[in-house]
Amino acid sequence: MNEIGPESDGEGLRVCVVVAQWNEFVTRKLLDGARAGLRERGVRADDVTVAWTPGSFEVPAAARWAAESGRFDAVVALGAVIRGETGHYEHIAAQAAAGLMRAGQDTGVPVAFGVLTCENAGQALERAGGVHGNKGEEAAAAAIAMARLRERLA
Ligand code: RBF
Repeated sequence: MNEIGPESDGEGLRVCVVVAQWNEFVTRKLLDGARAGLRERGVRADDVTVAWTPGSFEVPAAARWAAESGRFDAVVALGAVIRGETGHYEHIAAQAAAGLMRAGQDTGVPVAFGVLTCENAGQALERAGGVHGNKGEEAAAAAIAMARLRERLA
């Protein structure tokens, strides 16, 4: 039997982190977590590009541009969708997830999903370096694992 991964050595990988500015008090913490996760796994700071979008709705387009550019081995997508008072929540959260899945599948470049969808700011902060860990860091680990798996399986 052959078994591959999950691998965690990021040395030499070039990674684009796409991060939404909306709810920046959360997404900055996700970005900090992603940066730390990449660094701890050997990705060089010079090999990390951070691209800010206005909101999570725009994250899939930027992720696709990065994936299509040929300049990156993986993309980490970060955002925070918080329910608030309007029905926009479902649309933005669902479209971000679907768009990121499509960007990864259409390009073949791993796109890691680090977009929080939460009822309130407290829940979001719990997942951005609080009691539930940092989903930015987890997305960074997933990006590296998938970039290595692609190398092995492609
Ligand atoms: N962007 C987010 O990343 N998180 C949100 O919780 C969020 N809530 C929004 C709520 C409304 C009513 C609108 C109109 C936009 C919201 N956005 C949010 C911004 C959205 O992702 C996008 O940047 C803008 O709609 C401009 O295209």
